[in-house]
Amino acid sequence: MHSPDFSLSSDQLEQFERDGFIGPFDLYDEVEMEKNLTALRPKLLNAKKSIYHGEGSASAISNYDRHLDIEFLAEHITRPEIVDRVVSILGEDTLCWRSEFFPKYPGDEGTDWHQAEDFSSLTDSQQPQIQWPQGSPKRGTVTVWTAFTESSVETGCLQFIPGTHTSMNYDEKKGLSYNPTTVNQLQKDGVRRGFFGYDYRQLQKDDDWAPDESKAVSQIMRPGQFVIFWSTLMHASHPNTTADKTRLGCAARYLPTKARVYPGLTELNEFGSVLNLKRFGSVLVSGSDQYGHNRFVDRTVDGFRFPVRTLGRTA
Ligand SMILES: O=C(O)CCC(=O)C(=O)O
Ligand SMILES: [Fe+2]
Repeated sequence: MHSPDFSLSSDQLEQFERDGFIGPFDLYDEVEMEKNLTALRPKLLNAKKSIYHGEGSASAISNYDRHLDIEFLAEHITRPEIVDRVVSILGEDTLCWRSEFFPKYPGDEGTDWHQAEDFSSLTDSQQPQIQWPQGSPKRGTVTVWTAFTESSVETGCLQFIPGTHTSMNYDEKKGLSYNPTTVNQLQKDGVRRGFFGYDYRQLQKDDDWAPDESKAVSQIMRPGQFVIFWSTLMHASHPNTTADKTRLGCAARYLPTKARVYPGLTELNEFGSVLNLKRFGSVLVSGSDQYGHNRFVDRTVDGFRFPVRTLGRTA
């Protein structure tokens, strides 16, 4: 049987490489998304099955990698609508190394402008979390951000500055200091923005530089749609100015199998907690692994097997 092919067209690929993002695309319809989320919430709250449970302090990042224990999220990160498009960018042999939730509750500040190339700014010793082969022209990770609830300017949708993904304004090696008392307390150019207890301005290469917000675009999405962007793109989000609408985004991050995930790292120390990586594995979502750089898992803790897309996109 032939399953539909969701690959990007060459025009779309060109647009993605020019702008650093593309979307939105449809994944779930609104009713389906709401039902999925209702079923998902109690599972997310029950962190006992998380691969990090009991391995670190309860924390803001206990919502990492729940695709390794919750079947709906395991299916989500392997959906052909997502994987085919990501494969168009990264190539046939592609893995998913991270999923995480970004809730923005009524009244919450916006996410500060940032770019991430190797995610080393958050780790204690400034070791990279991801590494492309030496000499590779590509950098960062492909992020697929799905709106699990309405994502509007009022609820705090993402913002992008198109075309900024090819040059880093931040030096991740400078490192960030974690200070949770700053959450919802920072103001930048009159807008309430922070980075979940970090101040991303600490990483600026040039203290006198500021993002050119006049070029920013708002990524409005209905529940069940997703957008794809390079983590090296300048991205942020608006504050949630509503009284009663939570904005929930689910980000999944992808790399080719030739890249290394968590090279030399046995634990993750960020957002005020330490996670032991001994049960962590990447998920092969398409093709095969010919490098042996990375540890893979092929099923969730409940035994659900991750489907792998293959060349020709046949089921
Ligand atoms: O959802 C947000 O506000 C920020 C998301 C983000 O920074 C990311 O997915 O890399
Ligand atoms: Fe980000």
